[in-house]
Amino acid sequence: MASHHQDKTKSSAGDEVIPPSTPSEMNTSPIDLGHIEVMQILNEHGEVDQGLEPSLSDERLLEVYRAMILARTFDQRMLTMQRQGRMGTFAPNTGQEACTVGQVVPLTKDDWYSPSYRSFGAQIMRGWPMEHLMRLWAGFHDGFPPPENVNDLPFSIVIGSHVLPAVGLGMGMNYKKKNDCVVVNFGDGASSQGAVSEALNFAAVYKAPVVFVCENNGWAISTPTAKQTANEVIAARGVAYGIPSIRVDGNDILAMVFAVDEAAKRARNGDGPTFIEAITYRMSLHTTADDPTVYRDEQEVLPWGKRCPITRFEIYLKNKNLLTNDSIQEITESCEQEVIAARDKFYSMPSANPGEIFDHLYEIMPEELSRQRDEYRKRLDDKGVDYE
Ligand SMILES: Cc1ncc(C[n+]2csc(CCOP(=O)(O)OP(=O)(O)O)c2C)c(N)n1
Ligand SMILES: [Mg+2]
Repeated sequence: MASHHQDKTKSSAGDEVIPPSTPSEMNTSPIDLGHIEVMQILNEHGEVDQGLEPSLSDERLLEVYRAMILARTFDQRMLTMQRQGRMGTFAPNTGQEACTVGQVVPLTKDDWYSPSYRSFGAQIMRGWPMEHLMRLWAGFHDGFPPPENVNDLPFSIVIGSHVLPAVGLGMGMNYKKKNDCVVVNFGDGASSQGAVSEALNFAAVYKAPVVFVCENNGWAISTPTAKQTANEVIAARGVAYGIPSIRVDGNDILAMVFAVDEAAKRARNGDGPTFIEAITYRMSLHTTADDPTVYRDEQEVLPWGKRCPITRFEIYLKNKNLLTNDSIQEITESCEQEVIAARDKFYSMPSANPGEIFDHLYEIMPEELSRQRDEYRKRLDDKGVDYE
């Protein structure tokens, strides 16, 4: 970057340039950061802005609908399994299905996706078998690597840490002259992490083909967005780094698909990153280890029930004569069966080998660790636990 550095006290003609001295003079941005409009195409009543309707075939619309139902069904089943003691900690997604599924609908197999832990609806659509995700959430390490031929990164529990690698991936695409893009998803809470700001800056400066989707669901565990940031317009972050940025109704699947599609096309065209703030709401628990009734008024949740992304899309599809009450029933039942089949497959898979706990870190195990392993194995022997 050093070669681009200019002496700001001199103009190109060599005359002295006086730098602005007051904040109002320095603020040359024509954009009012407080008023980035929220794009909506399909409203709560099923009314549609036809000028912006994404051009999806009837078949694709139904695939998207089914992906949303599958996400909700998987979510509910995982919650049940966790409450039965048969699943590890899990982060529900109820109410965020349009946002989650919509961000991958425009992607091709060659594009890349970097999810967060709440993105399983998108991961399923990208080709992750559900039993694979169950292994992941149950804590088996073989659940973490993405399946072969699925261009996804594994998600990171370290908030925001997966955003920089996603930008690196995009920069790699530029380097290799590929016309693909990366979608990376993170939360309102993650937007406060320094790594996310670094990622935005790198992407903007290097025109990385990245679509940032900030899923603003109102909460970061018990921290509401108003306490998270003094500028609740999170899309302003993108503007600050010189990235075209928009706010989208994240409960409107058509708006999500439209926005991500436009952003993906820009990215693949060499026009660099886009920042999408998707406004939605975390209707359920942060994770199964959480109890939101201790920190939020349940009254706040009620209006979001009326903004349910699935109900809204159903009205739209019924109006297009693509869906009836009977076909909704059929789709719901087939999703239930698919999730149950995945669950049964998951239950039939081998459980963990406790002997493995010391593997995978070192090629040559340090002496101290090897001593601990021997001690641990002795304890397993004493308890009569099998291991390899
Ligand atoms: C670096 C780091 N700090 C704190 C945590 C604990 N933590 C887990 S989830 C979470 C909230 C994240 O909120 P947000 O980014 O809004 O995503 P959401 O859970 O709402 O989808 C926090 C603080 C963590 N995992 N990593
Ligand atoms: Mg959040």
